[in-house]
Amino acid sequence: MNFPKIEKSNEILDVVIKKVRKTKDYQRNEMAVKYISLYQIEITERLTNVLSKLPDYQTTNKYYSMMFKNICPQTTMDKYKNHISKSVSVINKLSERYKRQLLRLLANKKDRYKKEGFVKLKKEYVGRLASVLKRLDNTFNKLLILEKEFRRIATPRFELRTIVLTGLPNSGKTTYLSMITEACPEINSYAFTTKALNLGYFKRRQVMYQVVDTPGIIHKEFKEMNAIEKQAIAAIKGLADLVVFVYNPNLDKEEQEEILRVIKENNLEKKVVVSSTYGKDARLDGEENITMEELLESYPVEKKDLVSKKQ
Ligand SMILES: Nc1nc2c(ncn2[C@@H]2O[C@H](COP(=O)(O)OP(=O)(O)O)[C@@H](O)[C@H]2O)c(=O)[nH]1
Ligand SMILES: [Mg+2]
Repeated sequence: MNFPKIEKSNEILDVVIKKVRKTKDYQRNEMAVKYISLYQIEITERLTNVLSKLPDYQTTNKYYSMMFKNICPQTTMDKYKNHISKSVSVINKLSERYKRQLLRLLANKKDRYKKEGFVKLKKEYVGRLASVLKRLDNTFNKLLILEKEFRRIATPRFELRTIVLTGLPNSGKTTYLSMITEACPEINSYAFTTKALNLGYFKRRQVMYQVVDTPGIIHKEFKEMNAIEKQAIAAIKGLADLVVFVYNPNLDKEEQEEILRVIKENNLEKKVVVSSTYGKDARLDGEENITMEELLESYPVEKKDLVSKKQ
């Protein structure tokens, strides 16, 4: 998903200073106000651009909202946003103040041709600006760390009928995805190879289906899960029209039954079935078992709540 490109204060300043220097006219005394405006506009635009691209927890759907919260609590993100927007208003106030001072200088016949007064005020202004920006570095550093994680969030297609694969680590979910779709994700014999969601697609009688491969689940309680596991829960709750529990007969049966039970209990409104890459004999008694072929050819996957899946 999108996330703004985060620059540190010195990077922002470097670019803007270069830009202002290029406009030679603005170095003249009578253009001093424009000189300030240029700084003001260039910097506040950069900051508001970052603000507008930071994740919006409120207007988004359940999937994104859960994904966002797994990475960073809303209150923390709000704190970062506030810091940036407060800095924008501080910069605006500061700029207006210096513009007024420069206008006063310009109005004074005696002073208007003296370079020193203007140079001094402009220097002072840029210094103040730099220190407001510097104070944002703490926030920028935090956002830089979050940037990678937010960009890793998969961008699913909400309009498609969606099958979410879940199960223990190493149960064969990623293998399952690569067998029924064109996706070629990384498959390994160690747990947590899948750290983000993998998406794949297949077509059945002119209709496109989306398959979501998720990281394995080992914890029964949501609060015990790590951020990687929680992505699986976000996919089940926010994307699934059908949940396929990928069963592996070589792994602990009771543990798989237990995780399956917890998934069903916490997602009562979702249809949950069992399937396996190990063929039709790999099944869990007492559950609805389906084969891969059935899923590809005939098993019903209905889109229920199109409205709540707005992007
Ligand atoms: N023998 C055999 N191995 C499988 C089968 N499905 C998956 N595996 C292996 O099990 C390991 C874990 O598979 P993977 O799909 O990455 O599991 P995930 O962690 O649930 O995504 C890999 O080494 C796969 O090659 C299968 O049907 N038969
Ligand atoms: Mg996997």
